[in-house]
Order: sequence, then C-alpha cells, then structure tokens
Amino acid sequence: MKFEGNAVEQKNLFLMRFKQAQKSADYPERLEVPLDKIKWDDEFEEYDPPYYVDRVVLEQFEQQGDVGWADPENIGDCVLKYASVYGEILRSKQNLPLNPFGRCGIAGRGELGHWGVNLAVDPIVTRIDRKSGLLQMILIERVDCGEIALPGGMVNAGETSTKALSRELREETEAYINFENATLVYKGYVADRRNTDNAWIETTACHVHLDPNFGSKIIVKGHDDAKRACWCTLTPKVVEALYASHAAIVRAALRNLFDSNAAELPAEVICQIDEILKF
Ligand code: RP5
Repeated sequence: MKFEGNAVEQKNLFLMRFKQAQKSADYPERLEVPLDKIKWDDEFEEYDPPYYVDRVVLEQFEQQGDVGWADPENIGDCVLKYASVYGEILRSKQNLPLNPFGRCGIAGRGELGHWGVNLAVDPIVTRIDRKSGLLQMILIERVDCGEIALPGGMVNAGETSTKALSRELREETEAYINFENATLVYKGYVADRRNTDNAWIETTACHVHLDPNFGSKIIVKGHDDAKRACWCTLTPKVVEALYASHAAIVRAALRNLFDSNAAELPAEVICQIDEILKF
C-alpha cells in the first residue's frame, strides 16, 4: 500500500492519528491506539477494541435482506460488496475485513451497512459569483452532526458513481448537474467518524465548474440529509472546517481548477485559491 504523494490520503492519516476520538454519537468510546501500533502488522497483542453494530444496520438486513443497504451480521454469509482502491482486503483471524488505514479502536460495522468498503460519492460544484467575483461551492449542513460538508452520499446497489453523483446532489440540494464529463478529483478512503476496523468509507469525488451564467441559475435548497444547502464563498477557514476528509478533497479540486484554467480565472479567484491552498 502506498499513501505518500497523495495529499488527501496524507491528511486521512493525520485525521486518523490525531482525531481518533472522533466517533458517531452512539458509538462506544474508541480504544486508544498508540501511534506506533496503528498498522495491522505493528505488534499489538492486547488489542481488544469494543465491538459495535448499530441497531438500524441489523434491522435493515432483517427487514430488507439482500435488497437493502446492509450486509448480514454473520460474515460467513456475506461476500464483500465492493473492492478497495487499495487492493486486496486483509482479513482478521475471525475473517473480518481489515481497514486498510489500520486500527481505529472499534470493531464491527458501527453505523455502516457493508463489511469492508462502503462506497460513497462526493459531488463538487463551483461557480464564480457574478456579484462578488469570488469562487463559490455548493455545500450543505449535515443533519446528523451539523458539520458543513460536500453534498455526498452512499452509492446505491447497481448504481454507477456518475449517476450517484447527480442523484445525491439533487436529493440534498434540489440542484441537477450532469456529472458525465466531470473531473475526477479523488478516489479513496475518507477519514469518516463512522469508520471502524472492519467497515470504512471510500469515495469518488468529481468536480464540475459552471460558467457564471449557468451557475447563477442553479438554486440550491437543503433537503433529505441536508439541513441547509448554499452556494458558499470559499475561504481558508470554511474549507479547513469541512467534514471528514472534505477539506483535503476540496483543496485537490481547487489545485486542479487552477492548473487547468489559470489563464481564464480572474485575478481575485487566483488569490482566493492561493490563500486556501497555502492555509
Ligand atoms: C463521507 O460521508 C463521504 O465523503 C460522503 O460525503 C458521506 C457519505 O455518507 P452519508 O452522507 O450518506 O451519510 O464520508
């Protein structure tokens, strides 16, 4: 496995190490994992984290079976739904899939439906605001934790990432954007508070930069998992405070936008991007 060289993944490692205590409200406390014992091949014989699977996950499988979003609790009855971008998924002695970023201090699936990879998408939509001349992005306030985030969500069974990007954006903001020609910004692990040793989120983040005219016609409104949605003017502080790994993902999108469009971007936007990237 190679994590170096990818800014989002370096940030993921940072978040895992220094924000290990982050967890969903209903989770038990995470067992503290010393920095030198995070990787699975680091010796840690006494490692015995609490096991947690949310009631909603168990009920989902009981009620919906294979057509729902949750796997059976018995790993023996389950084929892993998704491959990981990090290659072969290691297994524990109990045959449970092991998080490629190492020990999280909690076992089981927590609030995640699938053993192993839980596949998400993150739509990134930007425009230059006609009034202020500054770069704006569609962001939401998450209902579950109140944090500001990209309007992302889980991929449905059998759905392509491209379809899921448009669907999630529409469900959470009521805006429709076609992602067929979007720029792929990032594909990989998200340092999400719901991750466990045996279930984690991997996302596909794609970016569409709208021209100012079209962009001004896209009205957004919070819906579903989003308490609020807005066109938010990007500042270093707004970006830094984003949910999970979204700050690093947004920075990667902005670097890309700058590298491919520098000649067409107004000077104020170039300054804005520069401030955010060096924060
Ligand atoms: C994050 O959680 C992903 O990056 C994505 O934004 C989101 C998916 O989970 P839900 O919004 O469906 O809860 O890790």
